[in-house]
Amino acid sequence: MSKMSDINVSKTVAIFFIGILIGASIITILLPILTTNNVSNITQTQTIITGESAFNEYDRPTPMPHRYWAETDEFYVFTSGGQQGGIIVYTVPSMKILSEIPMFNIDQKWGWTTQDVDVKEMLTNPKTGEVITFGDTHHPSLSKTNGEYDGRWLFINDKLYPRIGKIDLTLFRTTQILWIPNIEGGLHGHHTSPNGDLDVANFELEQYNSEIIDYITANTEVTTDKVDGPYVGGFAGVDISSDGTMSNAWQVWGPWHHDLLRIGSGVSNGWIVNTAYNTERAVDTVGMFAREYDYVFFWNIASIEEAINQNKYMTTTEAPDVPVISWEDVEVYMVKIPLNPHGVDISPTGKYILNSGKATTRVTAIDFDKVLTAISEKRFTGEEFGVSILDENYVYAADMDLGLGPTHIDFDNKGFAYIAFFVDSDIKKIALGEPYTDLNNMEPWTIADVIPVHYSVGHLVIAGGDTAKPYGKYLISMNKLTKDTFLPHGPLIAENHELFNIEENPAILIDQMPMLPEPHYSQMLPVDLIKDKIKNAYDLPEVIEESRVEYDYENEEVTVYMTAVRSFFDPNVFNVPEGWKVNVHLTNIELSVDLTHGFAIEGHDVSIGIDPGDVKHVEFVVDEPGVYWYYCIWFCSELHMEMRGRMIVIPDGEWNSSLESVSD
Ligand code: CUK
Ligand code: CUA
Ligand code: CA
Repeated sequence: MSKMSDINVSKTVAIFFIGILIGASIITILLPILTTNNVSNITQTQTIITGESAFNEYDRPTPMPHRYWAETDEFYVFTSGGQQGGIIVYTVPSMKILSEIPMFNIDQKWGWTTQDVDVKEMLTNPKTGEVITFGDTHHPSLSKTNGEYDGRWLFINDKLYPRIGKIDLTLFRTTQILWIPNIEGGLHGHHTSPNGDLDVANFELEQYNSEIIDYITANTEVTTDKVDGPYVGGFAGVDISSDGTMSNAWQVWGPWHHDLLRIGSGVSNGWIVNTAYNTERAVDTVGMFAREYDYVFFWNIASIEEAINQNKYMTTTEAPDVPVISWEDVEVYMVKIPLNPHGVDISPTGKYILNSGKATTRVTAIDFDKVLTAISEKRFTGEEFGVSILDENYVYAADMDLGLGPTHIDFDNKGFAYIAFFVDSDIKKIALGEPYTDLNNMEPWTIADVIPVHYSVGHLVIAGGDTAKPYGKYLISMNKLTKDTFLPHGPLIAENHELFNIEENPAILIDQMPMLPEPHYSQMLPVDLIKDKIKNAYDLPEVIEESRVEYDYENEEVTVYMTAVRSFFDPNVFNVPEGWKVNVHLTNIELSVDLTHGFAIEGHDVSIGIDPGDVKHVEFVVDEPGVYWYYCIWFCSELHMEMRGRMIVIPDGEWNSSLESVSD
């Protein structure tokens, strides 16, 4: 050990001099930048450009002032990566990609791999023990306080496996993955509550959990059959604690599968709204279109809590702490809507619930005030499986025939809904009714603008569109099947995110951006809400493990406590007996922004980035004797190439304890 401290002294001296060198060069680079007033630079350039040509304010100035986009971008966009499995972050109006945040997928450059034991644990299905390193993210939902974004977390569903991931917006990193018990397949419709304490997600697929089926179908007319169907469905409630920790709260199961979901706010506060396109309970595509209509459902959240308080629930062997509640024991109503609905979205005051019948030309608007009246006056037209059907002629505020393939809907700050049409390849801007008529000054439910897009639009997003106070201004159309929009690049073409200025009417197309496959919904967050809270580094642990190597002969494991700092690993050499397991506890002790290092070791399937202040715990087994170099994967300084070290695997029979300490 005394040897080790000698080494540390000489290393400290070396680091000190290198630090001075690097510091000096950074100051040399930064000085001209720091002494220039960038803001006035930008304004000047903009004025000149605007004055001399017809360029509008969205065009980039030439010459481009350094930091132009850092000074001018207004929103972060968090877009679901779809089958990419994580989140992609870009900014508006520049439409420039900033980051990817891996979540259900692994990505070594961002330090998110299954060699990291913490990541591996998050990606392990608690039911099967399988490690699942891919997913299908669809519906991001930013945390809210009083119905508005609070800039703390972003939650998103996996459509492939039953889990919800959370991103901490001070780090832009995934910090929790919650697995939902009792179900097969993933989650689809997903939303967080206006006060940020509840997150709800629909089960993506019909279910056959015999324990639960026995409970929820006892004494009812609901039939099921494991081979021929039909099956059952439901949705899961997740508690979000004040520090953002998610935990399984309850599940509601019933006869139907549900597609999309919103949690009400304002007028509809306290209600979960979700749709079902397969009210036929069919098991084949054609069967799912058998009816002329399907349903939108209204679930009273207080009644779910009440059922739990009255012990009207069961639990399963798999999840003994998660109440499973039968749809019969909660307050739920439904309304007929055009067949095979997709989008269900709620206007900012919570009053209008817009439903799009994707296989029709119709979009209906339901007035939630009337839903409440219809419930209290029992304006029912019938029931199915004991659920009362509210009179659609009473609760509809509008039934609009607007175009082919209506998908998703969003809302601005001026009393308009924007409805995406997949087949028509356009977005229709529709005036909402009271209380928005003062804002939009239009005959309710008429078309204000038709915005062509390129081409087939699924989701669209307006800044703050699912909050009580949308920011408006920008709309992004997230287009699929983009065909000739960009240069050819093989049979699969990039998605197209189109940015529109919706303060103008007709809306103005500002930019088109090729986007990697395949986003569904996105959300936009004002830069000012989080910019100053974003950390430069992880919080280093209070005690940083002293660099050392420990040998556990009983378990045949070696544990290496290693630090990374420009441009050294400490230790930079260690010996391991053949066949042993190696645990590397690696701490990046730098606290400067952007000084991410990495640890890649040849031949052992290990390559992982490590951010400033972070601690990674990497595990692997050494099978072959030899000399293995490890190196830093991020270019971190002029000495980056030299930032490497050796793991020496000593053949069986040649090991003796004097090999424990090695000189470097
Ligand atoms: S679903 Cu993808 S376009 Cu999952 Cu929101 Cu409609
Ligand atoms: Cu550390 Cu390159
Ligand atoms: Ca149907």
